[in-house]
Amino acid sequence: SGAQQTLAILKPHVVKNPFSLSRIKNIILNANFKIVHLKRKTIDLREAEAFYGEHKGKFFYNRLVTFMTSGPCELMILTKENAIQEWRQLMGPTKVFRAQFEAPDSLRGQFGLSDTRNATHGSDSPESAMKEIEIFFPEFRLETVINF
Ligand code: YYY
Ligand code: MG
Repeated sequence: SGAQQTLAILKPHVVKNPFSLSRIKNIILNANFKIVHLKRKTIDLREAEAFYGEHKGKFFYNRLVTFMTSGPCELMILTKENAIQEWRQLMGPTKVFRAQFEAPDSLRGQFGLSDTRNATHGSDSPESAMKEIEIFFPEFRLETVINF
């Protein structure tokens, strides 16, 4: 019925650390998300710029794009009832200071290293989810259109 899809990214410092990576995957599955598609990939500049276009010109944009293209990410399509909001909730606040003090059990609270290396990404709306899934999983476009 209300199953929704979201685009989740485990960022490069997480993928580099096998212990963090397996802990986060266990947390995802224990929270009843289904990982319906998964790929490990080093994002290229063109993809990073398309993905983070809304942040172009902000003070953190260059360091964000540099970090996100610095090594392999794990890109996932997650499904669950209310997946978009539930995944944002599980991730916690964007900024590492807020995450560690206000949501220490969140993924960013536990695995975030800085405002940029904040462990995970999650789509912020159904429109963003569609756009982001299209960037990284163009082969599943038809399926995502049907599901929305
Ligand atoms: O959606 P979310 O990832 O929680 O935050 P956004 O405000 O969309 O920022 C996207 C991305 O940019 C964030 O996950 C890390 C990076 N960033 C940063 O490096 N420094 C900041 N002060 C704010 C955001
Ligand atoms: Mg965002």
